[in-house]
Amino acid sequence: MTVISFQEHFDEKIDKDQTIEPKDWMPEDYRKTLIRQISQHAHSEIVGMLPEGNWISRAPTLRRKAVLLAKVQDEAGHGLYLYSAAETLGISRDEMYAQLHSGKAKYSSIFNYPTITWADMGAVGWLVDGAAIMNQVPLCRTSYGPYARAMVRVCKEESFHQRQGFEIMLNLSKGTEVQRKMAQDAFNRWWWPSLMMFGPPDAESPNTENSVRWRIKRFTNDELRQKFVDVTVEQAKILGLTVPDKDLKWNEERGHYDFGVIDWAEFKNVVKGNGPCNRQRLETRKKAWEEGQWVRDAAMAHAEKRKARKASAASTLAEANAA
Ligand code: FAQ
Repeated sequence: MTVISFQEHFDEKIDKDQTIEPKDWMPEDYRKTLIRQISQHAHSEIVGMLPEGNWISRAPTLRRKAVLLAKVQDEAGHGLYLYSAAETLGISRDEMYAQLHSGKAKYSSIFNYPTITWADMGAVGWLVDGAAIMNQVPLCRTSYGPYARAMVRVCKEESFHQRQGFEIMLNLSKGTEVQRKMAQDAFNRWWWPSLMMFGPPDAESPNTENSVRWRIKRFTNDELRQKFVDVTVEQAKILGLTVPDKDLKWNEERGHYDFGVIDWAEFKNVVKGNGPCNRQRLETRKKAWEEGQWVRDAAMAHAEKRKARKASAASTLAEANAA
């Protein structure tokens, strides 16, 4: 019989595209990378509820209000699946929340931009959910089982979100001149931050090499960004909107669109906490957490009471059986 080390067994599973499960041995760096990525992803879903939540009470029709409410609720669900997946790696939910609320943990840069008009709901659904899907579909095959399985459901829901955003943009762009201008303005403001969502360029991405080797990431940041540009530019043509990039050009040789230089100084500044809404987002999250304390207390008290009731019923039954 050949004896192989834990490391070799892990490497073999990765090479064979088998999932790593919570009770499997894994290298410490793999575990840490997953906790980092999954918790940041969870925080992004939760903070990501805020820019759209801002429009629930102002949606233009009852149908739009119901759809937006459902979408924001879905994002909360995504956060919860992701926190659960991260918990299987040995970090508690309280710890993750504490990291978010103290400003230590990152969440996606995109949610630090304001949602100024109704067209922003269209642009967020179309571009932000569109970028999220591009990034997350490959994560359905990520090497860590609980993360991959969570992503399957998340992606199904995100694709509805993307379509509802596109539909808002379609209606506005085919509407009055004022509505068309509103759609173009939202597109102008959300285009570049959406490209930043994919993370820094590969040459400046410290985590990509290991994550690709461990098959956590199936594509690099630049590869996904390029796919997103190629798909979205065609969608913009259907909408009759202009991509706000004077350097955008189809490159016959590469079979891809070339696009302009991303303002990475802006990205770094937003990630550092200095974006237009960073402070507001964090304060809103902390307030919601503090004001929700009574709900958590009530749920715990209810759970304790049920446990005590069950224990007393079991002991009564045991006594009856013994008699
Ligand atoms: N914002 O070495 P890399 C959504 C950080 S969900 C802020 O390339 P990695 C749904 C990165 O963490 C959107 N920070 O890192 C929705 C790292 O910092 P660290 C979220 C960023 O992990 C829609 C450093 O820069 N999606 O939208 C960003 O290999 C609508 C160096 O970067 C996910 O989280 C950024 N954009 O690749 C909800 C998907 N980019 O930790 C509501 C899963 C990078 O070393 C409404 N995550 N950083 O201090 C991933 O795929 C990866 O984590 C990447 C970054 C691709 C985001």
